[in-house]
Amino acid sequence: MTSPDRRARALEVLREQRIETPSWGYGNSGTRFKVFAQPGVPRTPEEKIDDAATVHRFTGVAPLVSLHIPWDRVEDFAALAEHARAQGIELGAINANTFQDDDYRLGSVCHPDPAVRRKATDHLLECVDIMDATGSRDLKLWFADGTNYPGQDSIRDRQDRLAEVLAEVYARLTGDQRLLLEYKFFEPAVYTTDVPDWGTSFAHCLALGPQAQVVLDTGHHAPGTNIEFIVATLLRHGRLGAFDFNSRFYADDDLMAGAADPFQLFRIMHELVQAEAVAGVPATGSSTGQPISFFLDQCHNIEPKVAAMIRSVTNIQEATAKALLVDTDALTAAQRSGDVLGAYAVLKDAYDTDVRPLLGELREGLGLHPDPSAAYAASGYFEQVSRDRVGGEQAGWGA
Ligand code: LRH
Ligand code: MN
Ligand code: MN
Repeated sequence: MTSPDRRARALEVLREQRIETPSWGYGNSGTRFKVFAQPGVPRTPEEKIDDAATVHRFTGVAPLVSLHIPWDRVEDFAALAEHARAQGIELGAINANTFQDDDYRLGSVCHPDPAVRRKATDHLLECVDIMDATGSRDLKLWFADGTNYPGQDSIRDRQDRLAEVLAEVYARLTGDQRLLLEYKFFEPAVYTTDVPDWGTSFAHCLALGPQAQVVLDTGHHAPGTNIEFIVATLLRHGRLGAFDFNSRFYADDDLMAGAADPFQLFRIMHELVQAEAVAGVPATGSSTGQPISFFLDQCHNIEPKVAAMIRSVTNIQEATAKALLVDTDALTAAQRSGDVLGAYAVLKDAYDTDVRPLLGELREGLGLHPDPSAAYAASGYFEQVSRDRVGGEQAGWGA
């Protein structure tokens, strides 16, 4: 492919790429030491949707918002979906929450008491009911289950309990609905975690069937883990269902995607681009495109939230654009001839390209301002919601 062809193909893929923002990223959040309240923070699921719609209005590529239940519980989910549509976006993944109830002290779906497992399972099934009402495709599951002390519970029994619950929930899915199983190697349990890594998630998904897919949260690995290797492996097996994008310096920091290590994000995107898995739009003649959800999963503890979300979206676009500009022919030739430095140079050239003009062109083609962050800052939206959203209780984790 010539360089102008690569550029044209990049624009085509970037136009189709979809990034889904998380409702909880618009609410107040913090550490266990302090939550800092911010002005203009939404008080209701509807107001979170309004913020998500604002991110889409300025970026043009974020037309979906994920919900977390019960944080976003409403009486009428079909009406909430209608509210989203009226703002120009759709409701996306439904995230279950089995980690904020006293009953879950020893776990939820892996708990030794069948009554607690029943309660957790019923919540997961209720989440599928909500998906039916909202038209959401994805049920996203992350379990805080685990143990703190050796001997506390049987590691194998807990895996069996997990498998049994997942099978019941999987059987409840209809149409193209998917069960997405997220892993995390630590927190809150400190001895064993029941879904600690991609291998455990993958094994459960394989046992369930093709609609069960792995979620890779970029903050959920030990420092130094080669995440792009996991991406490549899951892609090979057709089991990479989604990303929770964020970035980290230490642990699950939930910082803006692409902020801490933009080169890692580029390397991840490179694997996706090579597998034609970025936007579900395979190149002509290819059938390898696959529908991977690009979720953001972030908390903006000290920075303004809508602006941070816009920056995260554009960071992901920049990493994607650079990966799309990799000269694949030159890379393959260098790889096959054992030209180590030549191959590295091809990647480095793409990574070092200033893709902001390309993305500006993309946005202008969509009728948008070329610089979403600047346009949002000048729009007065933050000042407006800060004036409007007074009284009531601001949203946050647990609300
Ligand atoms: C767990 C997690 C998971 C939760 C979200 C709030 O650390 O990444 O995706 O649903 O945070
Ligand atoms: Mn996550
Ligand atoms: Mn996390």
